[in-house]
This record gives sequence, structure tokens and C-alpha cells, in this order.
Amino acid sequence: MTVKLFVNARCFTPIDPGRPLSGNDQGMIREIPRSAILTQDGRILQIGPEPEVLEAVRHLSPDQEIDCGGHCVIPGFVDPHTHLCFHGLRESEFSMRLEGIPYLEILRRGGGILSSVKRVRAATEEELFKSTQQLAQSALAHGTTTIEIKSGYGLETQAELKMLRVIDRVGRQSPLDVVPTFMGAHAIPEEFAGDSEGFVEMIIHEMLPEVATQGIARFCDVFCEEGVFSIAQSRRILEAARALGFGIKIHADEVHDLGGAGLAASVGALSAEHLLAASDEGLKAMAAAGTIAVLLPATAYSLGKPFARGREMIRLGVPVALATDCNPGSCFCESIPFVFGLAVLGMKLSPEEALTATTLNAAYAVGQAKSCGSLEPGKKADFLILEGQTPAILAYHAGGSPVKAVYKGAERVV
Ligand code: IZC
Ligand code: ZN
Repeated sequence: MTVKLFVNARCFTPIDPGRPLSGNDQGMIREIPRSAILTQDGRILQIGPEPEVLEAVRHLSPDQEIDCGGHCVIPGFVDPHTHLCFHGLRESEFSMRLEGIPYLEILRRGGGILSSVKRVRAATEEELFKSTQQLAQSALAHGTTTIEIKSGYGLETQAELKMLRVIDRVGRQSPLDVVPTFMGAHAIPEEFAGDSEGFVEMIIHEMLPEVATQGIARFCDVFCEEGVFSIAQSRRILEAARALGFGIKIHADEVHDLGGAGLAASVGALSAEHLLAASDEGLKAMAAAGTIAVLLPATAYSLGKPFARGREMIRLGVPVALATDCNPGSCFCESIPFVFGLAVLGMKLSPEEALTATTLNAAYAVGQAKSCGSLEPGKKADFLILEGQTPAILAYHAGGSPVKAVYKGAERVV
């Protein structure tokens, strides 16, 4: 048994009521100016004003005492949407986008996601592991302690399984907790060009059952978008996934409003992601169903598009989470601090709302809130020491590295 005592911390944390925070509650953060955190075997035993915790410690004699220097301490970030299992960058496509060629046009010409598919299919499992692990380490250095990673650059059963094995190995061989998502419905592969229905059949009858049998993905996600998967196809795939026990997520209304937000609400998805073009009607349906909006402002930034209407979503009562979307195409960014800054300055979330969005609501968006997302007894001792005295430093120190130390299960990992 290892007992650790963290003192002289200025803690900021959302309080978990057993569901994601929405509306006015999204900005409710508990601040404990001079606090201490007592941990046992990587979990939080107690957190509160220093004198209270010190009183409890008298009977426990901690193995180690760590002084947080009066700095701001917040929960470790949860990044609930990434595609960071890939091999090779797409810099030439970035140049094409700078010249004005749209993201979906590059995909239509056989590039985009399909160029990553070629690279991932050709890579050995070891090569893919190395590149994924490297990026995961970088996310950790930016304060991410739990991360969702999607497959979706295999688009054939064996290559999708290879990705999911790599994602699983990153979870076992890095300090990060990794949540794996199957995203065979990410694009239509060349072999099925002109036959998207044939590919949907293969996902439903071959890929999904095999992934379910192997038990290596918790969620199933679909890219519901013009030229990719229609509303009807997305619904069929997600209903089949749900019947097999997967949690479900949707890339919804990223470029065009196909009604993805409404679909997410009606199929009982845990979250809908992107939502740049989502309609009021779709957002209201999400609020009524309790669907979490996972917003990806670094993608809007990278695509040069207006941000999703985060402020309006909070007003409507939709619980908002934030994620990087880290991928080699539309958004090469593994930094939650960067996303936090964009959310505050670009989407007008308050720093408190953005803190909830990058911790507790993000933990709900990947089904992990029982063990992380807030600093409360029983949860993992995953937390960050920041430069400065309040979480606003994350937006204020633009492009800096405000994360000074990362603790995962009470162990210092950065
Ligand atoms: O590789 O382009 N939007 N999927 C949907 C992506 C971006 C990832 C990519
Ligand atoms: Zn994505």
C-alpha cells in the first residue's frame, strides 16, 4: 500500500453529480485555494482544505509528501476523440487546402483518409505501434491522461483489427488510459468505389461481429457526411453496433448538415462530434436526449471554418465536451491546452466551462467518468500541475506549455 500526500495545491475541479454537466452547471467548478490531496495506491482517498486532510493523515503516515508550490491543480485531461493511430503525415494535402481545395474534394480524388489507409495497410504492426505510441506520449506531455483512439484507416477486417491491437497495446504500454473505438465506417475504400452499400454490408456482417468477438473496441463511430455515409447507412451501422453491445458515437454535421445531430439523438448515441453545421432542431433533439456534444475547435481552426456554436449549445442545455480530433488530415493537433484556448477565445466558453468540457464531460463522452474526470475520492489520482493560479492560464498562455507536471495514478509521468 502506497500513501501519498500532495500539499499546497490550488485545486479546481468539477463535481460529478453522476451525469455530464449541462446548462449553468457546466461552469460550476469547485475551487479549494489551499488544499491537499491524499492518495492511496493511485486513487484519491481525500481532497479538501489542507487542515482537514492533514488531520486525517495523522493516522496514515504517508510514504511521500509532495509540495505543489501553490500552483493550480486540475484533473488530467480526457481527450474523447482522436484518430492518432496512423502512419505518415499528409503535408502535401495541407498545402492543397491552403490553396483552397476543400477537405472533402481531396477525399473524393482518392486522397485524404484514403491516403492514410494506404499507409496504414502497408505498415507493419510494429511500425504502426511506434508512430502511435510517440504521438500518445506527446498528448500525455500536454496533460492528457485518458484518450480515445479510433480505428478507421484499415477499412478491411484484418487491417482494422491490426489498428485495434495497436491501440490496445498503447493502452498497456504507456501511462495513458486508452479507450478504443472501431471506425470501419470512416470512408469508402477503393475496392468498394461506387458500391457504398456493399461496404456497409461488409461492415455490418463481417467487421462488426469480428471486432465484437475479439472484444477490442468499446465504441463504434461513423463518418456521416456527404460523399461518405448517408443518414440511412449510418443508422443501419450504428443500430447493428448497438445490438452487439458497442457504445455509439457519430461524426455529425461536420461539413454539411445532413441531420447527424438528430440521428445521434434518435439512435441513443452517447455523443455527436463536430457539429459545425448542426441545425437548431438537431441541437434541441440532442439536449432532450442528453447526447453529449464533442466539439473539436482545432479542426475548425485548421480547416479555416467558423467554430461550432458551443455557447448556444450550452444555452440549449446540451452537455459540451472538447477534444483534439488529432489526425493526419483535417487537424494535426494533440494539445488539449490549444483546444482549451480556442474554446475560450473562439467559442466564448468561460474557462470554467472549458475545464468541465476537457475533464468531466469528456470522461462521460467515453464512458470513463466512474474513474476519472474530476478530483474526488474514489477516482484515479490523475491530475496536472499548471503554471499560474487558475485554469484560465490554459487560454491566457497561448502557444506556451502551461502544464508543468502530469500525475497518473499519483505517479509523476511528465
Ligand atoms: O484522416 O482526415 N474528419 N475523419 C473525419 C478525419 C477528419 C480524419 C482524416
Ligand atoms: Zn474525427
